[in-house]
Amino acid sequence: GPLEEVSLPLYFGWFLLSSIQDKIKCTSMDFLKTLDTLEAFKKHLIDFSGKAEEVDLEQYFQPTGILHCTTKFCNYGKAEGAKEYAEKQAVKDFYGSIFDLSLSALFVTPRTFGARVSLTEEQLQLWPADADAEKQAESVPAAASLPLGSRAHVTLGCAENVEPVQTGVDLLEILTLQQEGQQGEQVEEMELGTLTYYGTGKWLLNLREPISAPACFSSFYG
Ligand code: 2AM
Repeated sequence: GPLEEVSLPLYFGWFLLSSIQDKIKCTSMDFLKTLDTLEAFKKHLIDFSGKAEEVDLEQYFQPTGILHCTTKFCNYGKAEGAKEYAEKQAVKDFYGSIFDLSLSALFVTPRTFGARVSLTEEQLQLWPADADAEKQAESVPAAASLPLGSRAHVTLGCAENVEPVQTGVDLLEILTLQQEGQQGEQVEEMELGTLTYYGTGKWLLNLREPISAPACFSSFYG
C-alpha cells in the first residue's frame, strides 16, 4: 500500500548532536577565514572564481542544514539497495544509538566544503556493504579500489547550485589522487594541521587532532 512505499527515508546517517554542531561550525568558519588569507590560496584563486579575483569563502559556501554523515541514500526506497540496507541487522540494532565520529580532515574544492570521517570497524557495520557503495555518487570509477567507507564525510557547505551529493565525489577524488601516489603540495602548517594542495582547486587539511563528534544513528524523511 501507499504507506509501505513511503516507509523508507530519504537517507540514513549519523546526525551530529547540537553541542558539537556549533563547535564544528566555528572551527570550519575559522579555517575558511584563514585559508582565504593564505598567499598559496590566492595564487590558485582562478580555480574558484574563474578570475583572479578575491572570493569570500564564508559567503561562497552555503550551509546545507543539520550536520550529518550519510550512510545510505535511500530516496524513499527508489535508490538501489535501499530496502536491503534498511533490513540489515546492524541498522536495526543501532538505530537511535549514539556514536563517536572521528573527523580527521577538512577539505575544500570549488564545489564543496566537507569534513572527512574516519569510521571504526563498528561504524563500518552501518556502511552499505555493496562493493559500489562508494560509487553511489557514481562519477569516480577509480574510487572502487579505495577501502570501504572512504566516502564517509560531513557536508559543511556547497557552492551555489551544487548539490550536497557532490561532497562525497570531491572527497573520493582527493583520496584517489593520494592512492595513486600524488603527494600534493604541502603548502602550510596551520594551527589545526597540515594543508595540502592537490591541484584544480582541491585543498585538504589533515587535522593534527581529529575532532570527536558525538552523533546519533537515525534517518531523515524530510
Ligand atoms: P551528503 O551526504 O554529501 O551531504 C540528502 O540529499 C542527503 O543525502 C545529503 O546529505 C546528500 O549528500 C546525500 N545524498 C544525496 N544523493 C546521494 C547519492 N546519490 N548518494 C549518496 N548520498 C547522497
